[in-house]
Formats: sequence, C-alpha cells, structure tokens
Amino acid sequence: MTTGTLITVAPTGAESAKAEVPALPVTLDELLLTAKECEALGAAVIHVHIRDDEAKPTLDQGRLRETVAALRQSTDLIVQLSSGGAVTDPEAARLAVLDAGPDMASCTMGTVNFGDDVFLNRWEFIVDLHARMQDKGVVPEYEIFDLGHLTALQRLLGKYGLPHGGHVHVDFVMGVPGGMPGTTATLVAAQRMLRDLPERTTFSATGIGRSTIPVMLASLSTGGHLRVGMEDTVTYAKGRPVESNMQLVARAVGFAQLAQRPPLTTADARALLGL
Ligand code: KMH
Ligand code: ZN
Repeated sequence: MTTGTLITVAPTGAESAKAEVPALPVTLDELLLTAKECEALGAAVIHVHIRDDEAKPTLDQGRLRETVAALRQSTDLIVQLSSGGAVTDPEAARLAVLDAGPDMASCTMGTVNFGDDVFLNRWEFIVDLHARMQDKGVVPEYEIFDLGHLTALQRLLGKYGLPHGGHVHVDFVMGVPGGMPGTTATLVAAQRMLRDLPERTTFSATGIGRSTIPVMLASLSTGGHLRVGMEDTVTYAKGRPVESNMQLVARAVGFAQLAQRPPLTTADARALLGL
C-alpha cells in the first residue's frame, strides 16, 4: 500500500528557449533558488538539465559537477542528472554525465519519436548506461515514453541484473508527440505492465503539456508518484503561462494532499528509492 507521494521537480529540460519562456531557470543561481523553494514546498527529487552562458542545453562536465555540488550544499534534494540531454547530444557525452557524481540519473528505455525529432536510445547504449550506473553506484530512474519501453526494461533487468540499491523506479513520460498518450487508460495499462517487473517497483508519472493534470490525477489514484516542472509544462491553464516551477510543485502538493498522500520527505524518498 503506497502512502506518501514522491514529488520530483524537472525545472528546466532541454526543449524550451529562455527567450520564449522567461521564467525558465537556466543559470546556476536560478536553478538553486528554484531548487530551494521547491524543496520547501515538498519536492524530494530534482531532475536536472543545465544550460550554457547562452542558455542553450549543455552537458559540459565542469558545469555538471559544479551544479551537483551546489545543489548538495544548498538543499537536501536527491540530485538526478538527465542522461537524456537534448536530442542532438552524442552518446559519449550522455554517458559522461555519470562522472559528475549524481545520486541518480535518468535512463531512457528506448528510442521514441520526439515531435519532429528522434530521441535515439539504442539497446547497446542503454545496456552501457545501466552497467555504468551499477559500477558507479548511481541509482537509475528508468524513463518510459512508450509501453514497449517496459518490455525493454524487463529484458534489461533479466539479462544484466538489478540497479544499484536493488530498487526499480520508473517514470512514465506521457503525451510526448510520438510516444504514449497522457491518458488515464494508458497509465492504467502501463501500471498493469509493472507486474512483469520486480515486485516492489515504483512509478512516477508526468504528462506533457495539457496532459499534466489528467496524468497527475491518474497517477495519484493508482498508487503512483508525481513529476512536475517546466521541462514538461509551460502552460498552467488555458491562456496562462506557468509563472514558476514553484507554482507547479505547489499544485502537485495540493493534489497529493487531497488524495491523502502527502509529499514524502527527502529522507523517506531516499529510503523508497534505495539510496
Ligand atoms: N530532452 C529529451 C530529449 C531525460 O532527461 O532523460 C530527453 C529527456 C529525458 O528529457
Ligand atoms: Zn529530462
């Protein structure tokens, strides 16, 4: 029986341009401020993409290390670096993200059409990422953009073993144009497929754009956890741009409390995720 809700904030992403979304945190100072305020509201995990001086996505190793250290110094959040990066990032740079020493990293379980682009995740690349995380003691969050990605995860764990810490946590990223839709029916189907994974597997869900609220409600009512943030959602309601990540976290906390599944503390989140 699930009790509290693990809330992950994904504040920046690699897709939105600062010029079009001025509230997007792109500098280290902006990221730290967002992180502290989201933690105070109830977030326990931060999923991090960083930007360069021109606010463009980067996987620069020095900046990643500095970001991990600064987040650790300023917050108690679980630091999850994106190994997905931007669709243009080469595999070597995506693997090198692990060298920055995060608590967790994302691990996308297959290739998916991504709007007009392709988010490429070859099987051999996934195996390499999974094995390096085992070696380095980084806990993965398996990103699931389509139902077949869960079958790939079952195959991965069957052939190469459990992740570091032994706990399996997946994140359903729903509503990407090219991936699974952000609907209750799809979330229920995805949750049923978790029966083929280790017994205590947990899941979060996030719905891109207008699927944010249906996915959030469906996840809470099926025992799932929540990811919210400006990586996934830049419109709060019809005609209302998101003002800040805190606005999205506050809404998620409100829904979780209504569901009588209040936010997990960072300590409880660490225990849940096997950190
Ligand atoms: N930016 C997307 C291409 C992840 O962070 O691991 C990939 C992504 C997934 O956001
Ligand atoms: Zn991401």
